[in-house]
Amino acid sequence: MAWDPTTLADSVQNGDDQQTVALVKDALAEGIPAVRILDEALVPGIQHLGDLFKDGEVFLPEVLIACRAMDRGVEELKPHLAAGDTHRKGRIVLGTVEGDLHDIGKNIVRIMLECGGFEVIDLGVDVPATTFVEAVRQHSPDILGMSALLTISMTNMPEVIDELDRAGLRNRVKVMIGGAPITRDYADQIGAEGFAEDCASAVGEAERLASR
Ligand code: B1M
Repeated sequence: MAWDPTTLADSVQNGDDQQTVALVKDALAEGIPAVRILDEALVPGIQHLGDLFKDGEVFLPEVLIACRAMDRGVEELKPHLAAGDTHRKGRIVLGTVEGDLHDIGKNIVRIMLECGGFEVIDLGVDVPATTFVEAVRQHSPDILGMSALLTISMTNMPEVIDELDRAGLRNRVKVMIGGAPITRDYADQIGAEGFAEDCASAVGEAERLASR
């Protein structure tokens, strides 16, 4: 079947994980690059569902089922995104800040960073400031990456930066932030050196920070 991003986006939105996986496989077999499958179908699918959720047209269970389909699709793409050789460009400690359970975007960013040649230590979701700081102490990363999807959780980002400062580690690591409500202005405001709007630009931004 010819590449049809709309049908694949719809299958994510409808939470049909089997159809999602089948269509991802078809697209890959047709030679569609994994990044295009992600950007043109899977991500728009889950984002459109978010708009429906906001408007009260769908509810939490539908979102969770769609997330499962999204995860299965991303999992299928992973070997085609990850082009091997990590540990070359630098090490990144990554996590979603405390109070926030959203991890689809963070996980995609992790995959893209890994494909881009970074070693990533993923701390998961709902990560307290002290855990970020302990991971920086333990792993000595080049970059500390934080993700937040909620306007109420993004305010935990400056707390992490303050904790790094208090622990005497602030000048040993660059901080990069991202997530739907995050902007470059916010990064500047809280003293984070890096910001990326999406997973594609996250790799370039990490390269810029790691080379400084
Ligand atoms: Co939630 N949620 N959610 N949710 N959810 C949003 C974010 C929301 C915008 C929905 C809405 O109202 N339209 C809204 C936030 C409003 C706000 O604060 N302004 C919202 C809300 C309110 C909530 C709850 C409070 C709902 C409730 O319980 N009443 C609740 C909070 C739970 C919590 O975290 N404590 C909640 C729960 C959930 C689910 C668990 C059901 C599920 C998350 C499942 C999961 O992640 N495992 C969920 C989902 C799926 C969404 C939406 C629909 C989709 C998010 C997503 O995965 N997007 C979202 C609406 C939307 O986005 N339209 C919504 C796709 C993903 C690829 O994009 O995450 O933006 P994104 O990641 C991008 C970039 O942001 C960037 O690159 C990624 C890839 O390109 N990026 C980085 C991300 N992190 C980065 C880090 C970087 C660099 C770039 O450097 C380190």
